[in-house]
Amino acid sequence: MTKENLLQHLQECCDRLFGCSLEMATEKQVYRAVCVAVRELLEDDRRAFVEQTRAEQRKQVYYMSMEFLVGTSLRNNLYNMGLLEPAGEILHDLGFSLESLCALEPDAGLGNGGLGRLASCYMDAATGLNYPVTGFSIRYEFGIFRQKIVDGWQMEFPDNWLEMGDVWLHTRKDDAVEVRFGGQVHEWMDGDKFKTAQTGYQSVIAVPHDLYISGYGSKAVNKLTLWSASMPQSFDMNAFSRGDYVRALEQNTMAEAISKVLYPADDHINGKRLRLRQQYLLVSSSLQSILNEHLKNYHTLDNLADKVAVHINDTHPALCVPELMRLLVDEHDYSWERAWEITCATLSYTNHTVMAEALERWPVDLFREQLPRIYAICQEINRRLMEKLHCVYPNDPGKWEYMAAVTNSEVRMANLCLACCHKINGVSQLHTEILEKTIFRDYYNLDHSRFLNITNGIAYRRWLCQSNPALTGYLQSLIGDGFLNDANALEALLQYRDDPDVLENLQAIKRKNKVRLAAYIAEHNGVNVDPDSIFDVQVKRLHEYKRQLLNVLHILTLYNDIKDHPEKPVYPQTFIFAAKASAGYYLAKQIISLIVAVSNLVNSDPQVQNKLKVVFIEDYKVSLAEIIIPAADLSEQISVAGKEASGTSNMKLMINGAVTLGTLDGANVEIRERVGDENMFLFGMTADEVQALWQRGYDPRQFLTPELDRVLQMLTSGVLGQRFDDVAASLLTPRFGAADSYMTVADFASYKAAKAHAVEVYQGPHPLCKDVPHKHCKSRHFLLRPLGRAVRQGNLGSVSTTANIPKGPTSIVGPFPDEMDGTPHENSIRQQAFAVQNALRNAQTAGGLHAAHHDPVLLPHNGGLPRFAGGKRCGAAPCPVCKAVRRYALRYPGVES
Ligand code: NBG
Repeated sequence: MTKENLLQHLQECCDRLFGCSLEMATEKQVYRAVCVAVRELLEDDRRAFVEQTRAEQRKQVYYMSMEFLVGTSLRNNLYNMGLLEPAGEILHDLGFSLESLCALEPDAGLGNGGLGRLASCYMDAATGLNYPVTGFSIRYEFGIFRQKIVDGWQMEFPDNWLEMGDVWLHTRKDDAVEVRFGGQVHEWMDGDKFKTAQTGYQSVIAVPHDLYISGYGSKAVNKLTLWSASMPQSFDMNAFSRGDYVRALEQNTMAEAISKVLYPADDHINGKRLRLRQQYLLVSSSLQSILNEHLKNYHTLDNLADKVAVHINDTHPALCVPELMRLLVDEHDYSWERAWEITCATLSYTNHTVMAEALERWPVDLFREQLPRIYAICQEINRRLMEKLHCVYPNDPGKWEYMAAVTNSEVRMANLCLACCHKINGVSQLHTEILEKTIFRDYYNLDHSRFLNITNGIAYRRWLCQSNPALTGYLQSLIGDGFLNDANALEALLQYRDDPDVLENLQAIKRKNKVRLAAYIAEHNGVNVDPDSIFDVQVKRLHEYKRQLLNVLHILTLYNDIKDHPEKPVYPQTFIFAAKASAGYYLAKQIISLIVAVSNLVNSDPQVQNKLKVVFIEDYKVSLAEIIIPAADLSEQISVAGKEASGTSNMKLMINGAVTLGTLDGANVEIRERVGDENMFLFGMTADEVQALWQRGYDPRQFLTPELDRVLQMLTSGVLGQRFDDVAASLLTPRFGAADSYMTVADFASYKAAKAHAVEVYQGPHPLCKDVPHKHCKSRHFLLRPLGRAVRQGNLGSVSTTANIPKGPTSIVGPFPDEMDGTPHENSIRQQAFAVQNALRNAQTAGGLHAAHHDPVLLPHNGGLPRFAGGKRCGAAPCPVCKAVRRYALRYPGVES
């Protein structure tokens, strides 16, 4: 499209939307006009792409995920469509800047972290590769919370992304489908046919909203279909006319609650009713629309598995298994056996974590109440599974129990997927191996052929080309444009590995990116950081296993060292953190507080000025990652080995030239295979060593060095301006589960040595930068074409390549709004206690703590249950503290004193 055509199209859009010319429009109006213009161009291409794939009868891939961390779309789409430059010029001529227009766009933060971003990278990559792929998820009204640090404590605020982000959505009310919850199921025989009917159910209408996905250099346009929930009629007129306004709106509110908010936790969502309803809404509406589409094209579902691949992203959409069975058996008259064949051959499943909390299990009572027919189907799947297992493993009830889909008053989602899916994969070599040897061992032994590894990848057009244009431009000047289309072309960079000019230029580009990040930090944190210092970066969700704590404890030892030996020269280092903690995860929030406290201590101490700086950047999200990652020198990938399934920031940082400092965990193992030991800094125990140490019996005190002991004492002495007793206790006592569950103490000495080595190398004649070209070219293994590989390896079948949340600044913690409070059946005492502590902290920070809660503390009780002192209920409603205490006390009577 020429610049003139684009300008004309923009003018038309602006006129149509706002009745004014571009020249007269406000910045916001221009932003909307540009977005709508781009969306319409994508719609045109989409139509052509659909027609073509239909004519060629290509296999369709459907990616089901409760999370897609899309980030922003405007720059991405303009870049992919080759319109970045003309759009920039047009806007400039009109007196606007593309930069500030892009800044108006909120991130579509419909995910928590790596899992959601991976889903979006898959969509981007698959589109660039011309695969017909549709993503399915929920159109959460509020995405992942906005994080603010108030007095050192994480506060969560609603993320009203739709206010400006709605421009990208194309709503298709006519294609809405019905999803049924609750009621009773009636079963009878009609001749020799088993029949069922559901009555007395609550009907919810799922409306699709499409977000178009463009691909670099490709005419393919895919879509992410997001479902929102509403009532069939907006309210009950009878109740309304009787004057019962509240009831009239109540039902609608209950239905709408389903698509209200993303659950802000990535690995421990307990059995919440609303979460189950969200999952079923996604699965049922998506599968209905998939079958409708397929029937339109083929008039039969017999060939479903040949023409459709449905992928289950982690266990969250595992209801695909019983729902596809329901649709085939109940609605399309298939026999159970034939329906099972089709279902198994159509569905595939990726596991993203070995954390036990994340393998979802639903209490039978809740499951049956919400989804009675689906429950009956799960029981039948389980009955047949048990029959099979009794034959394969006679006299081994332990195995039957472990592998069951329904047992012990629970429905187990991972086992449903394992019992059914034709392909099951982990997300790195090590992770897949761990799945096969440990948690999925019994299923693996039953049938190896269904298991495979697919190491994660990243969409490098976003993480290199768009977020690091200076580097991209320079690479183009060195090796041509080939790598924009084919990452293998990066191999050509190796010829420059010893070229001093190239290394210098690369370093100059890195420095510019560091200057840009330094400006961001100065503006948002009020801290001046030195672009010539080492930028040591750890950006990811806050979790104990990711060990941000290891990093911050090490910083304290550096601080002590400088204080003890002020004369010693120290190479300047800037430690950069960004991370959100799940709203109800107390220790994670404490660790954020600790990082903030350490940054206050370090940054305000004149003796360490120019040597160390520590910054915690608020509100980590895709668009912020795009600023931080290109500026990183060191990439901290320091999880305890065996726990990080893959990690993907390691790949994003790597392709931007940062050197990995990490354990042999997740994809780090494969990074090491590609770049070699000499191009990364390895430390810590291997996954096997970690296991062996647990088996021998791990006592962190045996690994405690005087230096670390001193730092831990600083946590409890108050020198940081507040005490971090719980953090210290989590490392040294069994107060929060096993002492030091993630072996921070055991790996500390090795971590320290690796960091010292990194700083030494950085100072050397050729800083870390020396192997940068090597690094760029090796990272192609991870950025490639993840979905392409998935398809080739059979995970998605063979795809034919030819052919009631208040608005305003209220915290959404609690941890969830009322409707989200399901049965606390699974809440561990620890989580319950955390919830109380958390509510207390939030109330204190917000200045709303009732007098009755004066000085509440959690005391360890006989080394077992934490107990409350001074935390009396105030009786005022609604008081989040009382609510949390009440839930805690209900479950564990006698803990209030
Ligand atoms: C995360 C893992 C990461 C991995 C991403 C993407 C979940 C449940 N898992 O290690 O923790 O990189 O998934 O696979 O979010």
